[in-house]
Amino acid sequence: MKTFLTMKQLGAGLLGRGGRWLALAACGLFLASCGEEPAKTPGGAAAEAGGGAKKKQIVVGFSQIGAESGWRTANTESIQSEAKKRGIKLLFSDAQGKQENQINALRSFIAQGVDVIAFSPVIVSGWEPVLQEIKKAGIPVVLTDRAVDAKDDTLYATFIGSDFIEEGHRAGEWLAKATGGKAVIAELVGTPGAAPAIDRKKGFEEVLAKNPGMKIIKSQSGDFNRTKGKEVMEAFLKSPEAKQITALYAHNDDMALGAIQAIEEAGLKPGKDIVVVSIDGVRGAFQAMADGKLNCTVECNPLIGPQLFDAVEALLAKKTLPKRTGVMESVYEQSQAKEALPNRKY
Ligand code: GYE
Repeated sequence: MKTFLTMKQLGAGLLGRGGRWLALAACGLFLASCGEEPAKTPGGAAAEAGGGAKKKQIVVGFSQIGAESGWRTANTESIQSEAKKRGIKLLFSDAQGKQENQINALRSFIAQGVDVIAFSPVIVSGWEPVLQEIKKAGIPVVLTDRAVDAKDDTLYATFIGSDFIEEGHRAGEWLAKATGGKAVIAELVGTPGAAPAIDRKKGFEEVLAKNPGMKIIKSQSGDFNRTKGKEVMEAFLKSPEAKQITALYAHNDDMALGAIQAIEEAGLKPGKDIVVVSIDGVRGAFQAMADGKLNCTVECNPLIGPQLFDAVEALLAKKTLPKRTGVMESVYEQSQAKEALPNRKY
């Protein structure tokens, strides 16, 4: 069974959602093309000094969540390498999974007078005060990967990232098709309060609502990392309901890969005794599919460095950006894994 979405299917899906995603995709193309234009004269702090002097280097402060997953490592690499390629000075700060560290980093970027601040917010809430401070300092903000729940959308210029609800739909729809709509599911949830954890659950549950033969009987956070994914799956498999579990839905591949180990250690066959579907599409997931241990991964593209710096350059050229820019993604299953593996970029 092939579930790779063709451009036509994707287009139909995009239009099906009121054209919103089509618009996002178009914006993405617009942004992508910015990078190919001849060098612009940035405004604000990065403005060219008078008398034709050399252009001031653009300085961007970026607060990353941490290094919890293969996805995150690829995302960091994409951002760092793209900054280097464009000669942009990147002040990179790793928050080690803590919002408090991110807020401190954002304040230090204000103090250093960077041209643009970008960050991937670990959770959705609690950002208004620091975003107000950044706004007061007149520094544009680009959100990457994860959204915030701030009501005032003038607190950031644009958000570049995936549609996590749609990813949850895709995982649920794949599972419904693969199991004929019958599944007793254990769910490994991402970091509590994080946009992808909230939305991937929501999207998946919307599909379950239409499939009465599918239900979640276990649901717990594995914090988007492999170690916790394994630990939580071990606990699921020791619970009184363990024998009922026929499927695992993990909000990311790393937790699924940890859980696959736990399933094997419990003497069961992942991919057969328990059908496993997860999200991200990291290389390890493709390997696990090629080995028959993972059944499906819903792609979530971390390589957003070029889009981020297109946005930075556009903002410094005083352009107005769309509030949201999406990323093109697909769904892959075992039959496609061997062929796709050598071409995976993360
Ligand atoms: O799926 C997960 C990472 O925010 C989309 O964060 C990202 C998620 C990704 O830890 O692997």
